[in-house]
Amino acid sequence: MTDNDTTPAIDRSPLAGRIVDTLIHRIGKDERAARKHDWLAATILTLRDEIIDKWMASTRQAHAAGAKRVYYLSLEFLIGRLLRDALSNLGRNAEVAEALASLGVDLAEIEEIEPDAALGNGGLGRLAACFMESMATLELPAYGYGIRYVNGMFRQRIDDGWQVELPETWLAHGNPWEFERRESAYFIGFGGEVTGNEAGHVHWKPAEAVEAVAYDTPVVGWRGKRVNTLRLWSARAFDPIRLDAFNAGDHIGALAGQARAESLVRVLYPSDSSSAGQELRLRQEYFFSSASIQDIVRRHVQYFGDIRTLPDKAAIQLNDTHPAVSVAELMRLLIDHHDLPFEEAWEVTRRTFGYTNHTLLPEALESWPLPLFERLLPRHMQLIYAINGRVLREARKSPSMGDHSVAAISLIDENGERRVRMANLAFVASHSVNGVAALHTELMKQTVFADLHRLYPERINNKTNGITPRRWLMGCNPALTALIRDAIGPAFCDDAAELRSLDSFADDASFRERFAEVKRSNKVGLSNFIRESTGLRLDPDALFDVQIKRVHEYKRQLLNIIETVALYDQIRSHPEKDWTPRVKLFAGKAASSYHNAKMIIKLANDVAKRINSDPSVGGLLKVAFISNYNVSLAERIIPAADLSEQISTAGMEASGTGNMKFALNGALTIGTLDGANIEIKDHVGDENIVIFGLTADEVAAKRAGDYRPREIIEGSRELSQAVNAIASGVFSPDDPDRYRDLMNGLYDRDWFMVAADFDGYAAAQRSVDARWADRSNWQASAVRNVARVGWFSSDRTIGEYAREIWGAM
Ligand code: TH1
Repeated sequence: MTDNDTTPAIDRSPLAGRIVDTLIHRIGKDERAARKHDWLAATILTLRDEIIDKWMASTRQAHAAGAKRVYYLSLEFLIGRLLRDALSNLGRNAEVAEALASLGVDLAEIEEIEPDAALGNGGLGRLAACFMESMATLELPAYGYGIRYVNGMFRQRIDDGWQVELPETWLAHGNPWEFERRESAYFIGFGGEVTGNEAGHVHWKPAEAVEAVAYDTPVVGWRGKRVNTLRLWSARAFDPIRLDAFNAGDHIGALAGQARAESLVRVLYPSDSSSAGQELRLRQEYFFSSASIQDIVRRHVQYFGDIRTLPDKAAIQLNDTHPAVSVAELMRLLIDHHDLPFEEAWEVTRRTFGYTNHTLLPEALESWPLPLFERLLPRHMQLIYAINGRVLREARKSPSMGDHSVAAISLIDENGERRVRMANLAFVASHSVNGVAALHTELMKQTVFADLHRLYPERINNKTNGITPRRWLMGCNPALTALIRDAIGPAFCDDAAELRSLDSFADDASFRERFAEVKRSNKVGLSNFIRESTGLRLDPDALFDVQIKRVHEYKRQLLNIIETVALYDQIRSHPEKDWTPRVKLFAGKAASSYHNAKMIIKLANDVAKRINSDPSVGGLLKVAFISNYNVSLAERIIPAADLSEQISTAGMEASGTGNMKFALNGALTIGTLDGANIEIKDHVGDENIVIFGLTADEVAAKRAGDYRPREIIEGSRELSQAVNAIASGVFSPDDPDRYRDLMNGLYDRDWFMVAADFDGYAAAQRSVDARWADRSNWQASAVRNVARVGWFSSDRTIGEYAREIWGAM
């Protein structure tokens, strides 16, 4: 302690005392020397001590009940910050804030410096995080399994309008949430040879091996009812240093094994909705799958003795195909280590696994060159051949399966260089295969999985995505939450469907007024943040029109930007008209190797620069690209949005989940009939959403027919003016040809149908202007959005998984 500590100890609550005790004895600082990060760590560790008791109780209770456990395998968990979530789920917010205040520490300030755990790219990883929270909330005994990446999602800096990727070091100050479990370590082999003896016993002798070590993070459910485990694997060399080599003077070579092991968990592949396709990625996938499956099998045998009862006590869900090699790993353990005959092992495997598909984009369907797969995982390759033989024999028995269908079902793609198809492997090895929104599930049946669907017609089912209302309403929008509670009471906090009672308040003028005040104050908050970080001043009374998500051509940020340019033209040509003041907000990252996506980011920045400095559009139009989009930024932006842009080419966005977050926070959606937008429309009603554009069927028909984008562009005055302006360098005077190729891509091919949907989109935007003019009507629609999207809670989604796939409720 410091020599003249002035804070009188008697005024301190026991909680404040515990925080100080933690600070001193576990961080090793006294109150004087402590910095914000120390207070943050001390607060988390104190809270964690309390969580541990609940955590252990949860484990004991599942064990005593002999309960079925759910295992969610995902290469991505996009968690964000944990402190605020944990405090709120434990109902300890006020108490901890008070305790810290008595120590002169501002809780909000230390919450703000907690780094985002960004172990994911976008929607798929964020869905996994929402699911973890909902599984704990629904009191399901569940484990998430993933990789503890040292560098998660890169940090994005915008330099002169260009995206620059920097490593993010979320572990720089340590991670007070996690527990290293040295005792939970597994041998993971790669390469080598497979030998068999006469008795049919197979032996795989890997050429190299690393050790997987578990790190556990507690996941607290709503009201702290249950605490589940997120188990992330790190890698360690068995021989961290080869002393002989070191002593012989080879100081670098002596550490090569450790460096090689660490490279496995070093980085998250930063590609979203596309496949990474590198040997290291396959190694990551196998490393994490093998560790997780070994852990699951060990736990089962320890608790229940007989591995053949695994499907009764464990449900393993594959989050897309990234963990699909788990199927072959379980088969290997069952056959080679537990001596099950192939057929029995196959039965156990299929009854245990479920597979969720998240995209039909061809570039995202994982497949591995067969020689690579065989070299890295020779035993698994044998098993995949055996599985394939069994499946293809079954297919041949069905009279409706011709050669074409059999080739489509095969786990091996024989067109050109032979490849292992991970989606087919996941499909045949699972008793359930689900899509993530109704349209997407139908398209799965009609396109990529058409033949597999004919062979196994019961297997494909739909589970429309959801979001946790704890983070995406109560956490990020406390003012709206308080307003709702005042109006309808607290029942919605335990069941988001209860938000329905808010519906009638849409007709209550005084409620709408208060609702509008909350939105405005959120917009003021965001404007302040943007002013501080970029210098740009925004008018909080303008319409905040927001598109934040990964930058990808199918998501069509380009459509939005081109429309922005067209609007800019219109405002300049007709300054006398009654334009709606708008702020166009963009944020999002592009995969580092995705050229067009990076050009789109640069274009958004170039357009922003030009428009924001043009006095002729004055207060009517402002454009901002906010850098380094992540979960915490989303939590700040979404509560301040009036309009949510969900404008993907129909048939290409499997679901989307940002769309749900915006609607829950009272933004209206402008969107295509794609993914979950369709179901959002069904819930909020046609009058409370703005829909435009081609349907998925129309897109498919146009692609199959002769789509001529050049004619469409030339036939639309607004569109051709905007495209020409961009192509000719109006927004890039320093490099007039910068956008020539990007714009030529629209004239020549336009795979994402920007031209076909432009006029519809522009007209929809003008209808938004008209709605905005009738402000009370707009607010009524916004209230109805909040009231009617409770169904999109991930509690509902997880309930469906638990009952219909996992048999765990
Ligand atoms: C996304 C989908 O694009 C999105 O529509 C959906 O809402 C979300 O998953 C959750 O279901 C996907 N992200 C990825 C990332 C990778 C590969 C495929 C997909 S699909 C790396």
